Amino acid sequence: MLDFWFTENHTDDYKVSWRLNKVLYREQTPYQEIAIVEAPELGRALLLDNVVQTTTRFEFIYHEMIAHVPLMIHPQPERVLIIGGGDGGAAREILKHPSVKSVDLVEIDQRVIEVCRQWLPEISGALSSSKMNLFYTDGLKYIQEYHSHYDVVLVDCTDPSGPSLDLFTRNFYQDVFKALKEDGLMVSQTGSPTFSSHFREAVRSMGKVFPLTRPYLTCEPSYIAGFWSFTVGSKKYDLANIDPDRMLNIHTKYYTPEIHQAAFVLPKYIEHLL
Ligand code: AG3
Repeated sequence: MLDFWFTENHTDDYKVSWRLNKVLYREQTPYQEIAIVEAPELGRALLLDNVVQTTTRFEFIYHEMIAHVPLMIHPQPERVLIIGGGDGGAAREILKHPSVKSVDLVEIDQRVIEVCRQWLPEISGALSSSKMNLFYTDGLKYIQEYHSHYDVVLVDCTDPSGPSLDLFTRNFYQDVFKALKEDGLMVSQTGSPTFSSHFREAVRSMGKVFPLTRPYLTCEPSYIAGFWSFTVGSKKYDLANIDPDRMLNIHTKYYTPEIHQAAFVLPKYIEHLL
């Protein structure tokens, strides 16, 4: 077998390597380096600046958890915004909810969408839905234009560095709060609680803006080993109070109403981080 490895640096002292079969595509855009690779343990993967963003083998875990948790907390989500998420995986899961009338997706780098459409069609297919509206601009600026407009906002961004850094700040969460209707809620991916201090800062910042803020966890083997976190900020709806029957006709491979409840239970050491 070809001895060809890709290494992702998680911290200065922790790296993970994946054997690659091949690099299918590579491009430097004004924002980042985009690569599509194929790896025996991941399937096809999208890398941005050498960080694994999504993989055909495990993407269902992350995308189901970033989408169904907030959409089930809201009793009737109709208008949804995704900031980032150019691969289309979160959009695919959101569109499984029949109440959803439109999904706006704001991606700063148009090439991410085009490359995913070409190389990851099983993830990006939903982007062609007539309910989708795509905007190629900075999510930070986009959100400032809206008042009481969205039921749910999802932040499906890269880890906090470079252009994503500001998507983890109190100012941004305040703008999202304003763009949400009076009973709206948001979710953001908030990284590894074990290997990144951004988790704690993001949860605390969101907690200063939203009356109900809680992190929840999953395990995504393509990312940093161990837990991966998301954080929900809600204006009104209780995070645990969901109607499980709404999932009866929605096909998933990871998410269930039971997983929903369990995901909010934090191990003691993570609770103590907050
Ligand atoms: N969403 C966040 C991926 C974070 C990956 N981080 C890492 N490997 N250290 C990416 C987009 C998925 N739709």
